Amino acid sequence: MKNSILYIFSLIISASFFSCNNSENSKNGDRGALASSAAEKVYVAPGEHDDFYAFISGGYSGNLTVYGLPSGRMFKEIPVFSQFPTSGYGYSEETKPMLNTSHGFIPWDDSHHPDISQTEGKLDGRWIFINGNNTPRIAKIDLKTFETTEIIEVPNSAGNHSSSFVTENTEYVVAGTRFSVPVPQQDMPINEYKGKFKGTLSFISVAPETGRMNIKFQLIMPGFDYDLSHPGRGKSHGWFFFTTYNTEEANTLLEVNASQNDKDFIAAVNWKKIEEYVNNGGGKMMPAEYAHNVYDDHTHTATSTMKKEVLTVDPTEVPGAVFLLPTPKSPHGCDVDPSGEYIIGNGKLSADLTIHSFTKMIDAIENKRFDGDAYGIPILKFEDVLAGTVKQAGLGPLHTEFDGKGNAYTTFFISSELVKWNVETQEVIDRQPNYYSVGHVMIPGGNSAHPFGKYAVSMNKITKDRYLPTGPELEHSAQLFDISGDKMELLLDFPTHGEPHYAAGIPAEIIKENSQKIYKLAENKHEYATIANGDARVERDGNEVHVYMTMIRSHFTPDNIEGIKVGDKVYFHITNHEQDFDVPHGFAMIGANNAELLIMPGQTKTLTWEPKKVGVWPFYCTDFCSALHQEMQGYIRVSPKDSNIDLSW
Ligand code: K7E
Ligand code: RUQ
Ligand code: CUA
Repeated sequence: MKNSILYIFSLIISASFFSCNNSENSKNGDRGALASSAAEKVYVAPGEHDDFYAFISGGYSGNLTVYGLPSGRMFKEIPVFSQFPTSGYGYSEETKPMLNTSHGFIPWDDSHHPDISQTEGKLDGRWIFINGNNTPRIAKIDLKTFETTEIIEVPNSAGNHSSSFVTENTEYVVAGTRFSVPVPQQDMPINEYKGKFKGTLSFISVAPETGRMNIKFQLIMPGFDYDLSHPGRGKSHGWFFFTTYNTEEANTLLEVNASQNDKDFIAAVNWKKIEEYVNNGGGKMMPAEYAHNVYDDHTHTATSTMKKEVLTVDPTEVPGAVFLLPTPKSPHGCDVDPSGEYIIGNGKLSADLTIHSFTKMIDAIENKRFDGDAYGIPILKFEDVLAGTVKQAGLGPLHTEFDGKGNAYTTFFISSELVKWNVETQEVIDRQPNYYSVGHVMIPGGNSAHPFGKYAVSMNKITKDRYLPTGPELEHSAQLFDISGDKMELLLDFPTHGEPHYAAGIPAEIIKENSQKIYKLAENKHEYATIANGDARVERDGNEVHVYMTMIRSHFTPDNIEGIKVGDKVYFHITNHEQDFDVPHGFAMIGANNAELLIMPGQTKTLTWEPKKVGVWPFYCTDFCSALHQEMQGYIRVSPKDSNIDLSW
């Protein structure tokens, strides 16, 4: 115990040493030398397109941002787990149900790991998944429309961190709990954690055509912290790997208490075996409340359903399905190389990287060479599964990606660098400083069987002197490296939004061909759509007033409404009649305490307004849409509650 505490202190001391060191480097400048050749490599001429999309998670923004590589230009922020005034997501009546959970309406989360859908181990560009960490959820974004179209809550989970990674054919998107908790939740003393709290690993099936998510089963695991996960691929397809820490099962002062064991585990899960078990009626239904929210592109409306139970599996009932691989120093990242042979555990309190061999693991399992068990789950012997160690590669390894040419790229948080090493020989080939304290690195396709090893983006936690100061808070900094040669070359710094953790990149052609340009008005199945201009109208139902409004350059129909009263609840159901690419209109109503709406061509959205004051109140279009944009406006007359003025428009 004493040793491990000393070890941690020594790491912390070296951390501060390394960051001063890096500060010096950057001041005395590699900037001048880099500038001209790097500038050419990232330059995308006006009107030209980037080669790659990069989808970078927003961390505590709850969103996903879209960038181009190599330019580092930001194209879009996709709202996922947030209310987003720019488009009205989470404010409009149609999108509010997306943020429904068993805890109620939760318009915030902490989004960490985006992962793009795959077919046969290749990125297919249909969907991108991302986890909500805090109130455990998995979201799916449709890459035709770049809209969040589905969110499923994960019950029996807390700190949904080892998520949301997909299997080789997107059979499953997988979600693992970071915090173990009582399963099912109950009122009990915290210090009875050990042996009683459980971790859950959820396998959420993805329907091949529609992409509809469904929790197929939840594995109920020992009460460790499940940190990150990655799917097997190629020869290891059918398996999933999860790093664990706090195998000590401490419930307090984890900084010290969860760092006592020299080794924690990577849990290897044979999901094919468990799938077969549950398909044959195995597992137990457990009561569990969780929301499933689906957005429909034709009704332009989300619906939220509360589910009542989930299928759980006790791993000890499925022999041969789950094994534990000892892995040193509280591993964080868990990365599988493109061939599926090597499973890399990045011990965040270590200087070394541990590489496990899938072939050796299978051999040890077949020969039943176990070293005891944890709660009935067999533990393999470290030496039996070890393929090798990258020694003294840096300090504080976190995450690894691959270039598809036999090389791995590992980030080191404490020594603040990106290290390139050969997967077969485990030799370090190159290292480049990162400014500063890098978390994840992303290579487009770097988490699939077919990476595109041209660029690597490191996402750094600390910015300091890299940009003009903007008060105490600076946006995080990403750095783009050219990795096509032996040595990595730093090309660009660019700011990111929120706190990026992971990112997913994909060649632009895969996405842009399928990108949807408009919604067809004729296919609009919204309950309150106004398809024919002559159908625009206003209807009263008690104190609710429904306005069926249309918008087209450059007017609203109707644009003068009388007979609204204080105390009414007014629903503006607005249909955008444009059928041209990139001609949204906005709608803002004075005193509406939600947001504006940004309505895409062919789409219907609804804003509510509860007028509190008598008067004549204007509304207007918020998106500059034509030379007559400033004319796109109207008035609502609000009369006293007891007035007998009839509705007119
Ligand atoms: Cu290392 Cu959430 Cu992937 Cu952040 S986690 S860095
Ligand atoms: S108006 S172009 Cu306020 Cu000049 Cu926007
Ligand atoms: Cu419509 Cu501005």
